Amino acid sequence: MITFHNPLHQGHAPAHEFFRGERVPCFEKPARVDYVEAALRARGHGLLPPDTDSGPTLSEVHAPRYLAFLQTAWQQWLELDPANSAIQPFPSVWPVRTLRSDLEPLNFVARLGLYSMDNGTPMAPGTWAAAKAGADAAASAASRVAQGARAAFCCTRPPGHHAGPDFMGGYCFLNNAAVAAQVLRHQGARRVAVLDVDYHHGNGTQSIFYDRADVLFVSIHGDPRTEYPFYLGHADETGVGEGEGFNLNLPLPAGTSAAAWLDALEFACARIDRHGADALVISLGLDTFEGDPISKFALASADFRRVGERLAGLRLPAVFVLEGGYAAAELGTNAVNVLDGFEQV
Ligand code: Q9C
Ligand code: ZN
Repeated sequence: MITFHNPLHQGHAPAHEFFRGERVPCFEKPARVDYVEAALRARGHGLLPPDTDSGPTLSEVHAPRYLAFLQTAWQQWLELDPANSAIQPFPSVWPVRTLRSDLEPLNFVARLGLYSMDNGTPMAPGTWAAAKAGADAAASAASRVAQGARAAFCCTRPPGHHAGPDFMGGYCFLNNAAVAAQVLRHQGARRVAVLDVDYHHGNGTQSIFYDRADVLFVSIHGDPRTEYPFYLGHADETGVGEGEGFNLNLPLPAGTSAAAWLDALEFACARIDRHGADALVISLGLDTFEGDPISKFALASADFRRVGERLAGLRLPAVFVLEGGYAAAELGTNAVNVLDGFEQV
């Protein structure tokens, strides 16, 4: 499969995140994508550098002031104190209900909170460059598909589906899947479907397209009553305005088996069929794997081949975008199983 990689992903390598109140090593680490690249090469898939600037598209899916903040966030952090180079910035205060989010505070940590949904999305010196190159890889993959390729894979980290119009969260900064969908729309697809199969609900992607009928968003994920991101991803979220009926959430309880998950995929595919899409974007999270350290579904490595086969059955040009998946050593096998299953049909 045509694959675009992210040559700058290693520059995003924060050391710690918070887990149950303790500082722990980041689950979302460079080794994840190193394993996927190795598995791609081992099975004969080539890797291409990004060839498309996502800049204009990023300005359509994210707010200008958020992009401006993110682009220079590390520099701003160092300007506070050069010694900050050895410390990760974390937000500690957020403009929740009744507080103002229209004003940008002058205080850096207050701005960081304004543009964050959680304290679980640490930054490093190379975060902007890595996130931007990943968005470029997503735009590159979508362009190839718009130009007639059957499918393309954006092999990147940091992931993107939790990043909303003007906030980071859940290890995500720029919404790569939304960039891919938007590039497809601009290059000839009249209707696009985004299918998010990550364990966690793709709140950012849902929010970006919630009022639109041209981009259908369908997500299969851990029930947000118990699973991150908690505050979005419920079954009663069906879209708003022109977008009413173009958002489908399929939450499943923690512990869901592969068979029940594949039933949900069948339901999702029926809705995508009905949309009459010209192209499909798959937010390919592999944290539905039984061995994932932070998730609670039970797909085995062999099941991922079946996922790819079923997606191929939709008979749509497809852009695969890597999202989560934290069993790093198995991530390459699981991701490439989906791609090989897709190509085999
Ligand atoms: N500190 C994606 O899969 N934090 N994001 C979990 C561990 C949120 C996952 C708790 C998980 C976000 C792209
Ligand atoms: Zn996830």
